[in-house]
Amino acid sequence: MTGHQKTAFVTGASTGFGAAIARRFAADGARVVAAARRIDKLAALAEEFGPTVLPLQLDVRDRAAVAAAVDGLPAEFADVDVLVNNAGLAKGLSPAQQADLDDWDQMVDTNCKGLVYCARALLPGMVARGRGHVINLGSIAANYPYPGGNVYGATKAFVRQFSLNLRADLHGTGVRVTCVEPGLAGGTEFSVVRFQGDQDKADAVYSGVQPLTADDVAESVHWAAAQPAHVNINIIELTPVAQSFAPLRVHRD
Ligand code: NDP
Ligand code: 8X3
Repeated sequence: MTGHQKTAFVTGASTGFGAAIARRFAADGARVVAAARRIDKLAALAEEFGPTVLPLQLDVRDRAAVAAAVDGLPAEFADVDVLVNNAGLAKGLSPAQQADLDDWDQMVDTNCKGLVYCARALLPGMVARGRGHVINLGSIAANYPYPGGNVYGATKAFVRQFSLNLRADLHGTGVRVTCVEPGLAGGTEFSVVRFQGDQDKADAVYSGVQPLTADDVAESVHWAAAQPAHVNINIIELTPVAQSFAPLRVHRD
């Protein structure tokens, strides 16, 4: 990273991709606001790097809390250059006709609404400064449907389209937008959360396969941010080599 010391604001930084992304930026000399609900995990991350990492307890579903957190950033963290909208989750894998509506609410509230609250809070400063970058964590689930992906995949399709529409709104401002869409990625809490803490079920997702790692995803995010100011990476879709495509199913009577 060259020029001025960048400031990154990373949501969902307590574990998984977000923690790896926060580490990647901090290791590169950036100031990092590391946001999530679990402050103990954020504090441990901050201890690794010292005062350049600011732990911020935040539930992105709380619209007023997001606005207050951004307004209340200490001066040295206030001019955010890169927002990494990573906080998100999948809950359940049931077919739509059996799914739990509370799970659907939580996914929409976090993956869609929380993400737009953070963008809306930080964009005015970026536009005023004539520079900035919003990097949203989408998923291949936005592009390839699968059984049980119902609302999760739909939230990630929202993330993709919101990212592209942001590009249209930010035309001429110098503010960049990227959507990063990983496939199967292990070593995070994603599947444990999806399966309500059932570790065996979560482990089975990664059995016998080399998935992406959080560091692989962090590298893509960091690479997009490190491009020259005139380059906008619109979308990055990455999968493990072991994950590819299958034919459409045909139901026969
Ligand atoms: P993890 O479960 O490991 O991490 C999710 C992070 O989001 C945690 O830090 C969690 O922190 C945070 N989070 C969840 N809800 C909230 C909330 N309401 N407010 C603030 N933070 C919240 O998952 P991953 O690292 O695997 O996933 C990160 C992102 O990448 C998600 O958006 C996910 O959908 C996406 N993704 C994941 C893939 C995978 O296979 N792992 C593939 C493609 C995309 P805390 O609980 O402390 O609040
Ligand atoms: C996470 C990848 O395929 O489990 O977004 O939906 S997948």
